[in-house]
Amino acid sequence: MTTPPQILSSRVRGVRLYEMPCIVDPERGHLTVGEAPGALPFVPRRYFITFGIPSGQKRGQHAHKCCMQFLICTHGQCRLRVDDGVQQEDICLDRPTLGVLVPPLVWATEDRHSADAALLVLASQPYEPGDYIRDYAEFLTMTRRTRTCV
Ligand code: T46
Repeated sequence: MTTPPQILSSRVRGVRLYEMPCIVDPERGHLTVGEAPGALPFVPRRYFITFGIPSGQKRGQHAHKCCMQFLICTHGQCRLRVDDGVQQEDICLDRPTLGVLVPPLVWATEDRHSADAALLVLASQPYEPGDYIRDYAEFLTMTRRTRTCV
């Protein structure tokens, strides 16, 4: 059995940084692991990987209505910018042991990819184009409405 991840909060609502357990083996190489349910924040129903991102390109630039995502840069590095409509934070994804939970209604953008960056994304839902909020003004309206309701 592996140790549980260390979980840190972000100032952006619902965003959590997971330092996943790593079995260090100087002889054979290392292994990092996360089980669901348990260590991971949800049971993944889908994964995708972005890679080969040319310098200067941005990915993401949207929020989700329902889907949760867990991002791990398994190789190379990139910057993740998260924004809940009030608070923003930049997170450097630079090691395969760091996973970041991005919940619904958080605007996320990835940029500053190294040439060798490979970003693995675990998603809680199947692909559904209607789950995307791609317009930032609409996103702000939705986050304000949610804050009013709470
Ligand atoms: C995110 C960042 C990191 C699919 O067919 N299935 C899928 O599961 C996904 C995610 C995408 N696609 C198709 C839809 C588009 O024709 O792949 C194409 C590129 O997708 P998109 O423009 O959404 O790619 P990114 O890099 O801007 O965003 C994606 C995810 O959509 C997003 O949730 O967090 O990667």
